[in-house]
Amino acid sequence: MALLIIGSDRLDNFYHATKDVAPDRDVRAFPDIGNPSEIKYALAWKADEGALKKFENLELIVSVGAGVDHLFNDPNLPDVPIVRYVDPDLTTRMVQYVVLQTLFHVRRMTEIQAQQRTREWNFLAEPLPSEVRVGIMGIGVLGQACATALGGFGYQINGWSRSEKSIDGVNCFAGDADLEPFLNQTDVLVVLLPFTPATKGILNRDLFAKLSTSGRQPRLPGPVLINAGRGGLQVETDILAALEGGSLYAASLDVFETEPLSADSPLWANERLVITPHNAAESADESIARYFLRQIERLETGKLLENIVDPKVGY
Ligand code: NDP
Ligand code: OXD
Repeated sequence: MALLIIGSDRLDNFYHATKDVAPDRDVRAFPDIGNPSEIKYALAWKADEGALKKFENLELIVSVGAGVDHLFNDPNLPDVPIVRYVDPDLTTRMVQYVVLQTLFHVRRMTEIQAQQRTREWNFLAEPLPSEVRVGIMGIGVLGQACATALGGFGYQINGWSRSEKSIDGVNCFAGDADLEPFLNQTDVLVVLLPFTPATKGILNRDLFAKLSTSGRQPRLPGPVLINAGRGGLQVETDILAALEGGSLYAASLDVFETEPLSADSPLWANERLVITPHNAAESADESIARYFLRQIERLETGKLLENIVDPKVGY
């Protein structure tokens, strides 16, 4: 039975990485699928709609990413277990991204860079670390790793999730009822939510209005937004309006409603906005190949799969 790599723009890399680790496996890269009935396991990222349905003997889908919205977009997704990618390589990169962006804004770097362009030497006040309240929306695998790293700088850490949690060093909030109190106590909003029907468009003007707006001195000049979750979580016109109107002081976006971000998007021009090309946590080819093969081996030896997605909640 064969393994298929499908849908990614890194098909060749994953193909070679999988063959390097498991030379005896029958690995195929889309569209060179051979006999579709021989495909048993798929490593997928943004496959075309209906493409996975064609493999009648498919038993497992492994997502190249931690996010699986690219699979649930497909109304014809086969009813087989889906495993999402969870790996120290990805987690470390995301922690680095979130720490980088948080420090950048807390240290008021967009203003300092603007001063450099105009050759100005002005001292800008900064909050004490203990005065900065970081709120992490989505306190799962990535959110918790970021909480640990950011807590190390002395920031206060709040976390918001769907189910109730108790996490050392994190003031935990859960569910819709807790969203407003969570936002009211947040200076830097780090978003690591999955994109699901429940989270679509959640980063909008109403939410920004609830972010910490009082008692800020000597806190930051205003709330900061960092979204490395998914572009579908955000309403970009609202982000721009919030940056221009002052309900957001600064933002970093790694993900966008439409990717790649179009060259004529007004987002590019905002000086308080850091734009990165969905590269917060690009994972190594070999790590992904090894993870794919590990799940297959677990299935073949009757062990439980890791990081199984719940199709009812979509993540
Ligand atoms: P997890 O599933 O471990 O964590 C998701 C968190 O979001 C959980 O805490 C979950 O709550 C919470 N959540 C989900 N739905 C809701 C909701 N409706 N209301 C409140 N909380 C909710 O995922 P990861 O941490 O591994 O990854 C998170 C996301 O990061 C991915 O889905 C992906 O979109 C994105 N990502 C982006 C990357 C990039 O390069 N930009 C790289 C990797 C991931 P609960 O704990 O109760 O289940
Ligand atoms: C992911 C991503 O979900 O890279 O892993 O976006």
